[in-house]
Amino acid sequence: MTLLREINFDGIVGPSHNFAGLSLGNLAATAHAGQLSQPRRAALQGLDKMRANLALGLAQGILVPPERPNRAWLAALGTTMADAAPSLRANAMSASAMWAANAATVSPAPDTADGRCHLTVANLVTMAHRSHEWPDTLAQLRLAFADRSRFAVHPPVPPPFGDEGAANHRRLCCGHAAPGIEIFVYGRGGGAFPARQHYEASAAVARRHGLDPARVIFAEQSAEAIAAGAFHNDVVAVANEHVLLAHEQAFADPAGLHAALAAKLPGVEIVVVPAAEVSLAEAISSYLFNAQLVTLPEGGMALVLPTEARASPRVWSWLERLVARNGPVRRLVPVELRESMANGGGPACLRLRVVADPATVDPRFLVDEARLDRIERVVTARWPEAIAPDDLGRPALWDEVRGARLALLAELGLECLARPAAAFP
Ligand code: SUG
Repeated sequence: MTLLREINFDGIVGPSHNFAGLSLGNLAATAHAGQLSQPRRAALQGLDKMRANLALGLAQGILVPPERPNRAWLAALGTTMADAAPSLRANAMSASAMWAANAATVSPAPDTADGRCHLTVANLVTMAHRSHEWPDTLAQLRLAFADRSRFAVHPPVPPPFGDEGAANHRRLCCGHAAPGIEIFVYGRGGGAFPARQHYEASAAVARRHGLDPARVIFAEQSAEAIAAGAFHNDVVAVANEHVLLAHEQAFADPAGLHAALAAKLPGVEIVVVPAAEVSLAEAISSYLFNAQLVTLPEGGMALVLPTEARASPRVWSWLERLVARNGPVRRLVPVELRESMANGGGPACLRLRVVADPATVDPRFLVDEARLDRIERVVTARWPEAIAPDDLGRPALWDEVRGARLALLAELGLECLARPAAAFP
């Protein structure tokens, strides 16, 4: 018998975490460009978030950072860290793989034609610093989900169609182990900021995963949400089981989406946050929707959200009223993620949800408190305390970052991931 449950795989914040302002349209990242980052603190905040999820009784997994600087990528571009222009160097040093919601799109086994859980690694082609993540992500996911009788891990959709993974994918169902309705959210280009998820990529993922077209919805994210800084749909909407929580202005055609959802999943509960109560700007700066909406073992759901949501009086008061309603959301769990948040990554960005039987996953990718303690010791001993923009050009930092990651892999028994995956020959 298999016991399907949701496992959240969090990206461990890599030792090169820095503020280079590389993501146009991600207002937090561009606002913090050039500031001093604190990689050690960032990684510890991420570990504490995982501990908060464990304390709720949830299953927790990890993904490890890829090697930085990515010299193989620079070599494919005909250059080296020593010779590359500072902007290219920053792209090669980015720790952006920490945002695991962009690692892949996941269709759990109950949704697919062959009864396996399908994962398509995101190509992330819209942003240079993210476009070279996929080979290492693919290698890692193939290791974590190696059981081919239960999982199918696909390489990315080919360019030019931009795919940013689970950040633009909502799954609604009566229970995680029941068949779901999968919503693929895409953006339309032409605005001041790029639409990072393309319809063609979403459609390709749905086809590859063998989803029943009658149980799939393609929904456009509103242009105003993208223009306001919602570069991914998980900045303006979140779903769990039968609940969709979304900002009034998240989707281009909310009425059409709600009708389609209600027809396909009669028990669906759609909670809309009105713009009059929380504006798009407030939603984006507080990252209220970039929460993990999780099912508690004792019943009901909790919202694991950034402390920035608590700091915003209007947002917090709306959330308190949501809980007081005695609906599905019973608890608010604020977590401190200031370093990741400063690059536009909240609790939901940092994790990839996979519905699977934990016994079928490579145990090196699952954590309990004791394993988190071991990771924490490596982070405390080896992660740089601070990185200033000029440090990205210092060979001593490149060595420190590389060595820190290797120490983590050794601690986790994942030395097989030490060599960068060969995709840029
Ligand atoms: O792709 N930030 C990430 C944040 C990703 C958030 N993920 C989700 N919403 N699921 C991005 O924009 C900033 C890195 C820099 O500028 O150095 C960055 O890549």
